Amino acid sequence: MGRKIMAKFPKEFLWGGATAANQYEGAYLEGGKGLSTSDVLTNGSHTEPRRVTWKNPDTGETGTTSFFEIGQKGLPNGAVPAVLDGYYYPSHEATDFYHHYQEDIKLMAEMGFKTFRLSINWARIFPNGDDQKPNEEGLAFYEKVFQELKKYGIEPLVTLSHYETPLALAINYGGWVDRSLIDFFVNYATTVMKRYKGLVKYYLTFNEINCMEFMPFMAGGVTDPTPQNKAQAAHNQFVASSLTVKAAREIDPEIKVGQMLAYGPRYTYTCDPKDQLLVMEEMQDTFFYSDVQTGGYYPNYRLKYYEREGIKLDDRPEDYDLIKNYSADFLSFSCYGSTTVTTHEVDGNDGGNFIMGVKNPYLKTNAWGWATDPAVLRLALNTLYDRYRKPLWIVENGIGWADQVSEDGKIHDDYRIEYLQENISSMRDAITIDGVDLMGYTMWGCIDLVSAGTGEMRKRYGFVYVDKDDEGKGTLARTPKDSFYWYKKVIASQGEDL
Ligand code: BGP
Repeated sequence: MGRKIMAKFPKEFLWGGATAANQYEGAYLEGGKGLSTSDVLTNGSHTEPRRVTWKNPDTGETGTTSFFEIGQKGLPNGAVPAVLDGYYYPSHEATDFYHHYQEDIKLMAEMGFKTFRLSINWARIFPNGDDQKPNEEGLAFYEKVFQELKKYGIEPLVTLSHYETPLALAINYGGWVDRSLIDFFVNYATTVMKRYKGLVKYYLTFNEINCMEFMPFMAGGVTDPTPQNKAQAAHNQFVASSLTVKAAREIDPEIKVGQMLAYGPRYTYTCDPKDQLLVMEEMQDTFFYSDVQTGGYYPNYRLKYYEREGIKLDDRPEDYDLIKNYSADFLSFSCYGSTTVTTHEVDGNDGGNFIMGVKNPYLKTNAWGWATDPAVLRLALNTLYDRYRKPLWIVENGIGWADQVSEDGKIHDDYRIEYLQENISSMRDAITIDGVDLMGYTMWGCIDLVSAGTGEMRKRYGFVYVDKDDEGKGTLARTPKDSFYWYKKVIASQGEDL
């Protein structure tokens, strides 16, 4: 299984795992929390997309719109996203970190975690997003979590917005399209950075900010996703990110605020130059977001696109000073594998899925069609480091699998160990061979949680199994998988013993 690596990672390397409130925390209405955009998403399957439930307040009509459709056409006229009777909403209980945080953090400590990525659910702090005062119960909850982490010397890495825009902001303002959200967000970010001063050093503003491109409802509560609105929503998030960096420097110069990018490298299926151009153009849709937030400038290829499409931003001259002077301190990203694309017809093409692309004959895929790529992290790290020369952090990587509990009561996830061996080796090469500055690695979904893409429970990523099924049944009991003991050994040997 994999090759033996004899090099160690740097001593200060931040090993850990990652989660998001809406997929992990549950307790969706406890402690004064308001609804977030994720709370109106029902589950799907690996063949059916998740759906947003809605109602029309004037006519009383209710219905659902697929996750992809709402990103392209929005909701039917007059409809607003809403929680309806008769639907199952995976985020409402998730795997209940809210009531299991002590047990879960203990398990993380047992693995030797140096860091733990979690998100603060914005609607737990400001239930409607635009409230005057924060909800003390919400603030107190995360404080308890950070204190618990501190007990074990685990450094939190906090995402401020992980597909958790307060639903009221989507309904009343159309989401991030409205510039008022800049102030609401900066007020929220400032509130938490002040409150957790000395407890939290690392923040990320928007999870996978480039998902604004194809999932604007998830990424920014955008219910009317015209190209104009998506461009404006992204711009508003860039300004809010820069203002967060500025506020962090004033509150505590120790705080570092990073960008979070979904990085899915494209490969050409053929050597046709047209395919190469396709890759370049598709990657521009990703790089635009890091050029602005980490690079500090609007790239020309994007400005030209806006010009062609007649997109005009509602901007202020000072927006661009902020973007330039307060770019992200580091660039973090998610990367699960690569996507192969082509302009040609290919037999057996899975067809049109933005994550899967066409099947790469050199790579294995999981049950959801996601390719495992043993070289992807070295390639990603080099590309991003060359482009920005800023510290990097892999904050999501891992493999979704329908794990089974064996007769011996254990979970033998050797496929996950193999995936991680390959990916961690690739990351090691980027550090030791290429000299990339990498701060840390947090494997996605370290304790089993709900899938963001499908809402399924059976698409598991964790080192720890959680007893819960797709109907929401189960005891929520936690059981370490084989990979738990393997990762513990990896951390203890500073990545030498893979
Ligand atoms: C990223 C998200 C995560 C996460 C992960 C895995 O896009 O930031 O929230 O869930 O992908 O995706 P999925 O849950 O669809 O397997």
